[in-house]
Amino acid sequence: MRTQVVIIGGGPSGLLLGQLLHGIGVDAVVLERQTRAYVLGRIRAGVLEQGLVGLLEQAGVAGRMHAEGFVHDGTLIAHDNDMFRVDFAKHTGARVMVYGQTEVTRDLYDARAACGARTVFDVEDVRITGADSDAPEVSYTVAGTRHTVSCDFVAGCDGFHGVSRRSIPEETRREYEKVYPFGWLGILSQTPPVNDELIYANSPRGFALCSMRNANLSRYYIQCSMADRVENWSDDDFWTELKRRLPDQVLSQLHTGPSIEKSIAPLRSFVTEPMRWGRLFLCGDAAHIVPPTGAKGLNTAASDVHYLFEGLSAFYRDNDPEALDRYSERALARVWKAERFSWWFSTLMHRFPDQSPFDLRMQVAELDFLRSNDAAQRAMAENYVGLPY
Ligand code: RFL
Ligand code: PHB
Repeated sequence: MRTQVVIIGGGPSGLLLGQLLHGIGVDAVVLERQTRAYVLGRIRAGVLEQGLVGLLEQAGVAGRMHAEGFVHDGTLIAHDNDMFRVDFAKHTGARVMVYGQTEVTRDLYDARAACGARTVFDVEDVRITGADSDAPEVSYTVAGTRHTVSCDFVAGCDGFHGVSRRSIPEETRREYEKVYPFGWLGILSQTPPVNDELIYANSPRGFALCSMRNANLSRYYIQCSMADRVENWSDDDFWTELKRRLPDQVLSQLHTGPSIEKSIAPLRSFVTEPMRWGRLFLCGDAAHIVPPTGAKGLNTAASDVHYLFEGLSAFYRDNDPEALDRYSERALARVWKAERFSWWFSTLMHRFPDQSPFDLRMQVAELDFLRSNDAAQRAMAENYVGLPY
């Protein structure tokens, strides 16, 4: 089999790239390790930057998002028993879209099926060969049969645990990592959201986040120990702990109910450099991870897709490799800023096990500064709505 671009990974990065390429007549095959149902069962991101909204429009998959998503002009930051608002629209003129990653992925799979583009599910043992030559190949096994696809380029969109990053020789890769000493316990519940905007809370008992998917579907997170197990948290335990971490003024609006999903996610900052090796290009979680506090993971994956799509378009349209040659440098410049923002916001909002009284005072001073300083709010708003591509 032959195609122009093999996309490894059918998550949001791979599917978005595939749809954009389809729009300019470039043939691509998506190889996904899981089933479609499994990918659509994962509950992840909820906040989309305008850049990602624009890419979904460009890919022709924005209809349902515009009909069902919620535009948010700002967010609330709670500290102890108090709360203040950062107004994105006032400070930047931009807004964010609240629409679940699960729905984005569903829209992309539907569009892919509708245009007849090829997706292979349940692939095992994916191997990339010849990425440092002009004739790369990707081989994989499905239902016991081995297949090989030759191509011009390979897009490694297979997430943090994929094969693409590990296919780059160790001596050419540099990796930067910070693991945080806690996780997030998240639940999804069919209850109306506690508030019409997100609430990020720093409380003496640890971080909490109130988010949502729609008018009757809420997503809540609390900081937990990495030693915690989901099975040890009943729904009642979760709600009790969440209430202890939110300011009194919102408690009367908190609707509790049975959870329909419950999971624990670790918090990690990670970047690999470079994001390209020969004809293999890494996109999204395959190349970098952020702690979810800044809502930057999916959005940074989208900016990678933007730069890679620009490079591939110029290559196929004008036979010009310059933008592909600059892919890693351009993508990483934005990745590191998203890393910085996510690290800063995570450090500001969580309780760390080894936090000294001095560290705590620094957090209070920084929160006070953010509450009262327009420039600080503007800097936060610019990062939250997304830095320009
Ligand atoms: P994904 O989504 O991990 O998709 C990779 C796909 O590749 C497949 N795969 C393979 N396929 C073939 N062969 C192999 N060897 C393969 N190995 C893996 C996998 O099955 C999968 O389908 O990566 P992608 O596409 O780069 O997308 C990245 C985003 O999923 C991720 O950054 C975000 O979900 C992070 N994130 C958030 N990002 C935001 O921008 N805003 C948010 O509000 C936000 N909230 C979150 C989050 C992530 C969370 N978790 C669970 C880590 C909240 C949480 C709780
Ligand atoms: C979510 O809704 O899942 C969500 C929202 C904002 C974040 C992280 C996760 O910062």
